[in-house]
Order: sequence, then structure tokens, then C-alpha cells
Amino acid sequence: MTSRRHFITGAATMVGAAAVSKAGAAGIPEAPAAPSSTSSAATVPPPPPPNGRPYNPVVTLNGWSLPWRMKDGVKEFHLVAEPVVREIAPGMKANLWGYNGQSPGPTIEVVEGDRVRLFVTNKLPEVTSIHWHGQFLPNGMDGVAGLNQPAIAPGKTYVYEFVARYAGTFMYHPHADEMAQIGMGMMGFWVTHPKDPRQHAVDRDFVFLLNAYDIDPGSYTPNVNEMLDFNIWTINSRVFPGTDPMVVRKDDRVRIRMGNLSMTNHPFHIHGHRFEITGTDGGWIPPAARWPEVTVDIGVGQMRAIEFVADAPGDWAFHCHKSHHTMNAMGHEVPNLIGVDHRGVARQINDLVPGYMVMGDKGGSMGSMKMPLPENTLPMMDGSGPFGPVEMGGMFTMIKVREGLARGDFRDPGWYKHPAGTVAREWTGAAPEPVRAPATPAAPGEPVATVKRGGGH
Ligand SMILES: [Cu+2]
Repeated sequence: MTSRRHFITGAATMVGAAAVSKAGAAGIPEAPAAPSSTSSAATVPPPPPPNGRPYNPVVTLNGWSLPWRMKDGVKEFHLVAEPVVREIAPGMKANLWGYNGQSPGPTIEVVEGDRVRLFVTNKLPEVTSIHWHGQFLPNGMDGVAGLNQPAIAPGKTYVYEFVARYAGTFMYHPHADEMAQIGMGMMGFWVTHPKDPRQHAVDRDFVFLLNAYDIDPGSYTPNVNEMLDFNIWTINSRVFPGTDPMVVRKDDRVRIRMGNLSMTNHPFHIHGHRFEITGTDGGWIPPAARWPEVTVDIGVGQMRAIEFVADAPGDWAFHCHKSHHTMNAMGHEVPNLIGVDHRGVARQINDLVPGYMVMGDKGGSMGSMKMPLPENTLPMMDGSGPFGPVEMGGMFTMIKVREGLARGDFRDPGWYKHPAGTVAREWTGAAPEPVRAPATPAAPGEPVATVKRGGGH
């Protein structure tokens, strides 16, 4: 990680604000470019703050935190709204809009009480603005174009300034042509750390945004006029197996902060542990008001912070529980053919369309099937684990709990090595007689009901 940290520091010297006039540029900080802009989308654990009040930095999954310049006691950031290319997962790239070379934009980290100045340069072909979701600020800094400020025209730079009054978790996104701009990936995370770093302290603090795209198989650019029918369900504009795992040390207290800027809710589910919801974008929840959960539903425009003690070693799934949200593009709009014997039909179609393949008459399991895909398209379920295909895509990642990791070591430790006798296995001896519900199962040869898939997300 050392080399990456150096790269971040180095990146701060890369001037990205070419569109800004020379006179203006002297007064505003450089706009650092994403350290992993188009070539990779690796998680960049941020270094401790170089100046200002101390805090425990968060780790943005498959993302990074934006460096600032301290000027006369004010933290100055420079965001550049611009088109970006984001690798969604190996094998698929998307033309998105984002900030400073990446979608989502970089995470902004400040400390309660900090005076913050944010320069926003518009390099998009249309007007934009930024709304600082959840912040308490002067009305004219709230970023709703037309209501609180004029829209930022292409090529122009605006400045926002306010005090980060309360510790908590927030987001930022445009409030101009939102359907297009949020649908193209314009959003970012904002964390205001407590003044006292011991308050709300955890060992590892992860953040990510939930977003979604409608990208037709074989194409690169999202359809932004889509209202409901998205087909790429992403964690920070990445899908499994492109999502990094959250690596934690056994017995660490872990926080995961998730914000939802997609157009539907996402019930996120943890395996092997239980958690408490400790924060929303409205603030921290008092300990006495928390209860145990294993799934948290995150509504549109909401943030939830969950906390747990990672006391169970292993590779634990962490994912949206809507099953079509853990699939990629090719999993959508496919008819359900489970239980239908269509070998004869397939033969006939094969005469007309060589290479035609019957999908899913034994269930949807396609982890071991290899079929031709349009270019720049991900298989519906992908990724392989130590025991075979994982058959997951979309909003899916893992929490990897390991003993003896160093503080600040977020490197993927590989697959969990299970102690002998602790893995489910094939049973070849005599098994107890199964007890069945009294309903009669379908007799062989009887027609089996089929259900049309697709629509209604
Ligand atoms: Cu979901």
C-alpha cells in the first residue's frame, strides 16, 4: 500500500483543472485525479490526515479519498465533474460521468467543526450543481440548481463554503438534470469525523454507495431515461467479482456505511455475524435504541451505518438480498424454463440458428456453462471460489475475517482455509427417510407451470 500512498501524494501534483482560467487557478487548489482512474479500480486505504485535526480515516471500497489543501485554517477541496470510464468488473467498462476521474467521486473526509471550501469545476457538456446531502448549511450552499444557486455552466467553477457542523455520514450528488447525472454515476461519499477521535471509534470503517445502471448487453453507455428497469446493480459502480472484499482482523470492531443513490431499496445481508444499525444520514443512534439485525434495508436516498464485532473467521458473503440484484446484465429478461423439456424444440431452432442454447431447464445455474456473449458484457453470474463457481454478480462482496492481520492491512488474504471437518460434504452412507409435505408432487410427464421472468423490479 505504501506505493499507492505515494501515488496519491503524487497525484495531488497532477493539475486537472485545465479548463479553469489562469487567474482563477492561482486561487484554487489543484484537482487531484483518481489514483486508479481507468486502468484499475482498486481500493485505496487513505493515509492518516497530513494536517488539520486527527481522525481515523475510512476505506472507500473500490475507491479513494480526496486530498485537500489547508488554507488559512480552511480545508479546500476541488471536485471536477467530468466524463469517466469505469471498469464495472474485468470484462466490462462503462462510459459514465463522475468526479476527478472516477465514478463514484472520491470520498470527502473532514472533522466536525471544520470550515470547508469546495471548488466545483464543470467539465460536462451540460449544467450541473452539487447538493451536500444531509449537511446543515446556509440555504445558498445547498446546491439545488435554480432554487439555491444558478446552475454551473460547462467550463465554469463554483465555490461552496460551510462548516461541517455534526459528525456523521453524508453523500454528495448533483441537483441538476438528476435523472441523467445520477443515472450516469455522479455521486460521492462524505464523512464528517467526530472532534474526539475516540468517539464512535472502530478498528475498520468501510464506506460505499449503491447505484444501478441500465446498460444494454454489448454497449458502453447507460440509458439514462430508464425509470425502473436497471440491469447492472453496483457497489461503487462495480459488480462482483469486481468488488473488493472487506478484509478485517478477527475481533475487530467493524463499521460499514452504505448510501443508496439508486432508484430502489436494497436489503443488505450479512453472513456469520449480526450487527446493529448505529447511524443514519440524520446522525448517530443512541446505544439504547439499537437492536440486533442481519439485514438492513437501505431506502433510496438513505445511508445506514452498521457495526459488528468480526468474531468468526472465514469468507462471509455480504450482499443485497434481492436476488436479481446479485446478477449481471444477462440475468435479466430471460424466460423461466425450469421443468420444461425442450430438447426437441432446441433441435429445430438449431437448424435455423446454429449455436442456439436452451437456458435454464434444470434451473438457472449457469456457473459452469460458457456461452458466447456480446462484447463488453458480463455473464449473469460470475466469479469462482475455492469450491467452484460462486454464481453471483451485482451487489455482492465478502467480509474476510482473519486472525493476526496487521493494523491497516487491507490486502486480500486469499481464500479462507477451513479447519478439518468444518466444511459441508457429500454423504454416502444411509440417510434418514425424508419427510414430505402432504401435497402431491407433479407426476412425470405432467405439464409444469412456468413463470414469465422480467419486468417489475
Ligand atoms: Cu438490491
